[in-house]
Amino acid sequence: MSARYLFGLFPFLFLFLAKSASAASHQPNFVLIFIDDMGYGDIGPYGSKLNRTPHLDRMAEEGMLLTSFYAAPVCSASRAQVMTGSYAPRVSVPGVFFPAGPKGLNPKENTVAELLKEAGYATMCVGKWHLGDQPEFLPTNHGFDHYYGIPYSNDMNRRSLKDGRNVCPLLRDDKVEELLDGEGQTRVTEQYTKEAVKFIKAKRDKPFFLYFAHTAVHVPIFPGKRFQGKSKNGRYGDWIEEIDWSVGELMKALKASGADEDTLVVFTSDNGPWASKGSDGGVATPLRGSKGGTLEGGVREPTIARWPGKIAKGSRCDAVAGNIDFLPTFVSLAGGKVSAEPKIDGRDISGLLLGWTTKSPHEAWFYYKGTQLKAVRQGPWKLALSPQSLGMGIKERPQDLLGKEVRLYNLDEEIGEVTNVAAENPEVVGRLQALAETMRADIGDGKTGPGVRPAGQVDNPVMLYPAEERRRGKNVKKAQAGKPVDWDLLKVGDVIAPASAPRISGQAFSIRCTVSSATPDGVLLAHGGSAVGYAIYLKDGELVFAVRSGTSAVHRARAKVRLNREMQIQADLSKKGTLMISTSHAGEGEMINGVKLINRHPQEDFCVGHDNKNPVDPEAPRARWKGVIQDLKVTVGNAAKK
Ligand SMILES: [Ca+2]
Repeated sequence: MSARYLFGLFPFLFLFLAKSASAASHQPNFVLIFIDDMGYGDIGPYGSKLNRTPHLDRMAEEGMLLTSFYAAPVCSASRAQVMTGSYAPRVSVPGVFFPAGPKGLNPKENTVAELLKEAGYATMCVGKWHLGDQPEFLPTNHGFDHYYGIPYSNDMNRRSLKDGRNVCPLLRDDKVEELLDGEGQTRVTEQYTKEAVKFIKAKRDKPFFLYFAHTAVHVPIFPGKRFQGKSKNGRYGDWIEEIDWSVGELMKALKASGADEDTLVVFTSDNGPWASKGSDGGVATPLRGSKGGTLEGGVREPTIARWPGKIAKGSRCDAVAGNIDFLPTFVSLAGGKVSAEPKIDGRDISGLLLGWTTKSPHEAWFYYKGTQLKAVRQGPWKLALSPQSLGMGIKERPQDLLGKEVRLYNLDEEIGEVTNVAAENPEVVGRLQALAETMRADIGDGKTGPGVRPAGQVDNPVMLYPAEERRRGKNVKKAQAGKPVDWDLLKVGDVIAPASAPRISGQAFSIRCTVSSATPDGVLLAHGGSAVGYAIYLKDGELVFAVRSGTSAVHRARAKVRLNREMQIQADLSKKGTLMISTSHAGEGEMINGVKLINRHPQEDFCVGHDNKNPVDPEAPRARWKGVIQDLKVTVGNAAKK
């Protein structure tokens, strides 16, 4: 039987097979371009007349516009949705992560990258990650073969202890490759694009998944040199136009590598524009609201999908979908299956993309802000459940958004969410309220529901590079980096920022002080935390000098004390690695040999009479010490004893 005869006889059978099993027989590539803080009205296909976006215009002409495509209101939450296919509060990522925070996306979650990797894909993450910066949480531990990017927002820079510059780290996989100041940030879009192009063009015998999350266009705005001053819309427009250039480069690379027709490319943003930043923020026109809020402008994203020969040219999809759908959609197109447990919220929208249906697979869309369920949408109807805001940083509080009563909008008739039609549509209100109740019983609303899974957590988070602590308690001495501490004035309760604390890194050092203690327990002084640092504390009437030199081992030298008597204390870590502590009334205490010098500057505060963060020694008492400390001084280097 000839092939021609087969085709002639069973065209419908082949069509059917192609439709249901195409993915299994041929796995497409996926490129997900994820912009930061770009508004609904910031690109040509969505009506921008200010920003020139020829490559995106062309992508839309060759693909599909998704006009009701939703994200979460802020960065980390939105990225958690992309990675897990779940509403952000379900995976306990309600807000935003900060550098060296203890939390991140739980390594136990099945990310879209992990599932695609299991299905045989090469995976790479380029750009902003923002799901935790500790090794456990980085892309390389979440299913990506490789990572290249700034792991959080570009305004989360810290002052480097090395050279005093305000910098963000640029990581390759899990290692810092470069510390980027403002000048460095003007290079990121181009550098990211080069990496992405390299990944697309790499010779390989398997399909690929590229998750390209731009640092742009989050404030501070840093367009590349070639784009500065070129747009009609200030530096914000310059950066949008650089993103558009980047999209063009990716398209070129796909064509050059012959992968164009095998690749689904999706372009979208993580949340609405940061409108309170004025001309440095984008616009959500014609939507109301902005980043940080659950009005449409905060969460409805300009989204384009392109897949030559698969997605109809110049098509448009108005059905409700969102970034929780990437995971099940990509996995389905890759021929895989998402297991029923753990539960996800996303749905396979390949039917919408490929034009088999115009109906949303979602019964409703749920608008979470943090852990609060603020609104629910079904079809054209959106029910606001509690007061809403115009967005992050906007002081104006319009009366119509503040009512405790629910408010119903028909988004088909009025996309700008102004006219409350709840009174005229009680049955719609009732239906949407019932849907909200169902979700409250699952993920919760304010309180955590039974369907919530925990975030990942580590005990001892550290900065990716030596940097000055940004948060300061009210007692913190705001001395310049390197400015010496005024030891004569130090008293119990004082805190010295790490930049001003003694530079004991790689050095022998001595501590002396005179104390009288009212309690048998408490920390006399502590500098550093769980990775590196030192502390002197009293416990059960014994004096302990504890040092941690970069490993989990804590070295302790002990000395006897008599309480309620003034005593001088001398503690030393010598160049030869001897740790010792002695007191004026009990003489020399223990000597511990073989202790390494502390190899880097502790990044936590120098605290007197307490330890305000991760303890140097987990065995140290946590309660604040009651006593008096005088003549405290830390001497470093040659001046230190021995
Ligand atoms: Ca964002």
